[in-house]
Amino acid sequence: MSFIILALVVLVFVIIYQVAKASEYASDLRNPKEVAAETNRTMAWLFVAMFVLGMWGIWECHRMMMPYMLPVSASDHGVNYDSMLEVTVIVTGIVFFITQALLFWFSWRYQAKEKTTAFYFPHNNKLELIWTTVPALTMAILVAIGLKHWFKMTSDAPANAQVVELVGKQFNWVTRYPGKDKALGKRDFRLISDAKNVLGQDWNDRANHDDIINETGELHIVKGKPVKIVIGSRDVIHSVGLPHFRLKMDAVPGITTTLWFTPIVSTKEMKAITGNENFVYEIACDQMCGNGHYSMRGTIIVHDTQTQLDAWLLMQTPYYTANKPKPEATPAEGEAAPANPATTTDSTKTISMR
Ligand SMILES: [Cu+2]
Repeated sequence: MSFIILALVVLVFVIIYQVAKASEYASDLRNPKEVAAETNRTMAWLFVAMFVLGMWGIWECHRMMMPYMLPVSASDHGVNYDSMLEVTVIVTGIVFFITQALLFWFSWRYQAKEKTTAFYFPHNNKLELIWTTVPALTMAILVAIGLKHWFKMTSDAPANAQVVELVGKQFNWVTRYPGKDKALGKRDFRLISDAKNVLGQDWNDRANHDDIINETGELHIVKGKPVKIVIGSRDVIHSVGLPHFRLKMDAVPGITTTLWFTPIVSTKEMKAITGNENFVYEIACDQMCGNGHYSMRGTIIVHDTQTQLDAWLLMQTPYYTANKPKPEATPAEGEAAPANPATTTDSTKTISMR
């Protein structure tokens, strides 16, 4: 099938080439002035056709893309972001249409004709002033609106914000919630152990003892309540990408970055909006971070009420409870003292070496 299509395309090109060559030979026999005038007319009308087809193509492309667009923004910042995008697309769209229409209309209207001569028009200060200041002012207004929203997005989170930590590692996200003390305990990368201490929590800091960790990267938040995400990375640079909330922030090893927003659409509501019973908010990794990058997906659950979130938190066991270091074993009476771990390791080594 693809061979036939390819052969057809080649054939069409050959035909066009042959027709062009034949008409070239034919024009040699005619009056050159007449030929030039006819070519000019054809070209002028082709410009009109090009404009109409081009505009239709642009319209169709956008129409076909619509079903793949993201649903309404699920965060307050995202609403501002979407409105800016809309205004920018409308303003630039109008300018694009007008300038393109003029460009193609000029080509058609002022096509070369025997009796018309070119008008010498080298310079016009008024015109230059207009086409410099109008776009400059428009851009300045768009930038000013952008800065206003940017300052809000990057400002400090409100004091009543829920605080959650989100840490990236090759290749998944880990979330951490403070317990009753409302504080996240200290972390130290030297204490990290995949089996027993996934985030390297310092057990000497008692604030760590009630922290809840979710190793599958579930981020539970509440509709209408600001959330501050404290972002970190265990290995390489990742990036927290929240497409439904229109937000993104890098996760850099050794540096703490933050992000805050207020979710305005709960998971349940978004299921109704999208008509998709299986809808889940996604945490994507927006930074190519290694061969498992594609699979680095966390989820956000936006609860309708604080009670629902509290109920979920109550069901979780603090990480420390399950992974706390075993107290020093004291040998019970009558039992042999456990072998010194160092000696055991050494003897194993010696055996394997033999
Ligand atoms: Cu990543």
